Amino acid sequence: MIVALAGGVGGSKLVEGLARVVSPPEDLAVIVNTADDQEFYGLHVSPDLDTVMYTLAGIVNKETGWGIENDTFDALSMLGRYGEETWFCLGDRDLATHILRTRELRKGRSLTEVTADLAERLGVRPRILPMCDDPVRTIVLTPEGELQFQEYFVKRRASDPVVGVRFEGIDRARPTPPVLSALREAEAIIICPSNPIVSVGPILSLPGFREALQETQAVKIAVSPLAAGRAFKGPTVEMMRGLGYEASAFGVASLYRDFLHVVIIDERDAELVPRIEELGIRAVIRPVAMYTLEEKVALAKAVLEVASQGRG
Ligand code: FO1
Repeated sequence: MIVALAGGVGGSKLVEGLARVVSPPEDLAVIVNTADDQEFYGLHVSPDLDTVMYTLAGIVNKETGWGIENDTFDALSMLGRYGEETWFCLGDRDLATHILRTRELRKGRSLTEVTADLAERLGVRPRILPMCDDPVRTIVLTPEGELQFQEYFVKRRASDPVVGVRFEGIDRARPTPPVLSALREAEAIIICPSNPIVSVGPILSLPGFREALQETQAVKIAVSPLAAGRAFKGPTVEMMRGLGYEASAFGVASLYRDFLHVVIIDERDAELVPRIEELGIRAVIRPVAMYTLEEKVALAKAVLEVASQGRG
């Protein structure tokens, strides 16, 4: 069993590669951040779960990395005509997912059950596991006040300085039994190149999650979401700096130092190797950019090769 921890677009790229090299694909389980979830028009939207699910179903919008390819936005236009806010671009096909998810959650089914059901109906073979079934919401603290994650990220285009981040509801949340058993049974746990603060951060902040990571026998490997001090996507650098962390592959490795064995970094960060290894983490240099399917598959193969070498 190979387990990946993922947030949205960046993480899904590696997950796409892993799904093509882990055989059978059912041996891959992806634990996904749900702290970006938000209600729109009374519907439960889980952006990171959907990004992973659409990517694995082969229907993701390849230009944006989220949403469904060739989607239309007629429902959103009509909502706008009714005077509703329309800054979060929910496509017509995407809305079908949120309608079904919301209907099933209202029947009392868990997010884990509903996600498994939707993914199965789309023909997805790897397991997609929400990090928890409890409501957890990322709140970004800015000089303008507190913002819900999607307000900070989409509505205000991540333009506010970030002075703090908190995960509302985290104290009462718990990793689900399937998440805990995936961690226990894993040969390798891969921390995808997702934002370590707001994508991987909520997963690691779940009570008991870091302990479960420390206890499992699996080799734990992170892929750096930063290369040469820059993120491939999103406000990772600004967030890390705003919170007082070094915005580099070293800074990312430091955030995972209590459980990580290996970090895969870009060759442009080779000079960071000695500092990373002082943390007791092995640094392996591989191409971490994933613009093409070939690059995603190559990185996934490199990760599994490192995993097969053990804790090193
Ligand atoms: N990201 C945007 O930048 N703008 C959007 O309007 C937007 C809509 C959206 C709708 C459904 C969905 O599943 C994702 C969507 N995203 C959008 C992406 C989302 O905000 C981010 O991928 C994550 O929350 C960050 O990981």
